[in-house]
Amino acid sequence: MAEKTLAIIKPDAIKKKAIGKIIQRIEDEGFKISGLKMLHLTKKEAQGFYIVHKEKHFYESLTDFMSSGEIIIMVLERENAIAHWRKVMGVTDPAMAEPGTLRHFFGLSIERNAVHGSDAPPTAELEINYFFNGPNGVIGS
Ligand code: 3AN
Repeated sequence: MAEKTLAIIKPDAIKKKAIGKIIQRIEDEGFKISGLKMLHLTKKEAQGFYIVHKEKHFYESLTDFMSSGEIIIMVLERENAIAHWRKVMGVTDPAMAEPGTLRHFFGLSIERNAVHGSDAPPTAELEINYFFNGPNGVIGS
């Protein structure tokens, strides 16, 4: 059965003009893109999205970065979507990411790492709702 995950192309990858290559890879990996929008988050919206990291030392800087330019937000569907998308992205730090992964190709640093993906089914649901559905999912809709 198809599973859903939330993917984001971050401001660094957009500045590098990597949107086309990343979306091509998503389609080549067998995902169906069932939602897509470009947004420029406010600082508050970025803080809301990364609320689980609010105690971390990188929270301020990460939310500044994520609100510094446009991002592309997508709902991706396929079997095992969450794990598969994380495999295609590579690990958080691009310097450690395996060759062939998106973060290896496009990531600049552990913070500016080109793409985001949900890490588990409850997070995927929460993140998709944050951007796409219902009374709390009104950002940019
Ligand atoms: P992932 O995106 O691989 O699931 P998380 O959830 O641990 O990684 O971190 C969320 C985001 O926070 C990362 N994508 C990255 O942009 C940023 N981040 C994580 N660890 C650090 C760090 N040590 N320094 C700066 N930014 C970080």
